[in-house]
Amino acid sequence: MQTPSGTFALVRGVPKTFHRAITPSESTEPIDVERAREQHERYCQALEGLGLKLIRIAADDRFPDCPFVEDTALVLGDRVIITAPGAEARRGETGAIEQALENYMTLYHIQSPATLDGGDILLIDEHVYVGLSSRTSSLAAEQLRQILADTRYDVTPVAVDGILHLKSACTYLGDDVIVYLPGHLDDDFFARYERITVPRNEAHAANCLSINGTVLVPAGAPETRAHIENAGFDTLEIDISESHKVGGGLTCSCIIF
Ligand code: CIR
Repeated sequence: MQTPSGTFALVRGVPKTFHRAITPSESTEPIDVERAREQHERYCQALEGLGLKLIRIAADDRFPDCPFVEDTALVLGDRVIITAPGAEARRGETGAIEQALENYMTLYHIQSPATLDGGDILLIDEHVYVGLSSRTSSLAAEQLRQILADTRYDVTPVAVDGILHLKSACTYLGDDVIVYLPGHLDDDFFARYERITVPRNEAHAANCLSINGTVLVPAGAPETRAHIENAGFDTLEIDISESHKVGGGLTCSCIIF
């Protein structure tokens, strides 16, 4: 079975200001910061259990959304592309990530006025799909295409509607299989892949994290988990209820390379 793999996972702690993280308009539930910390620690342990070496960065209380490191940088081959997060309040998160990654890879930057959140990048083998959402602009997709022009990666934009990021609607498991929540992009767009359809009442499970032979599936999605197992993948359930309240999923809290 061909599934995404990695050696390192960069993670960042949960700040004491996490209750002020950007919240989707439909969410009204209070955020329990202590619980978020416990869940984040179990998530980190799960990544270690899958053989990843953790690079831990300290939380920064000035940035309530800082645990969602995925949005700040993309690693593609030997290049790291520091993003320009679409939410103004998150722009300052990139500095610490850049410092942590510059020792490992060559740095590139998405330049303002373009904006890009890593949650809009779906990587399938050498194909980089860029969700054009409220956070990510077509100008950023074009910059990314230029940065990757002399590499094996190709870049394809896809319009995303009514959901935070492309990877809130769709994630890749490996072996040409994706988990897919209908209704947020052209339903024919990923027709070349085998799709596991996520039921609306398990919408949060469209964001799974497949790494080193195991698919992390969020708690509260038994139907999706059963479909993923029936498709031949090993799964591990992880509870990230506090992240879900602020729009975060399983891919958001690490950068794997
Ligand atoms: C935000 O709105 O930016 C954060 N509250 C959630 C970001 C989740 N990140 C991701 O899906 N990659």
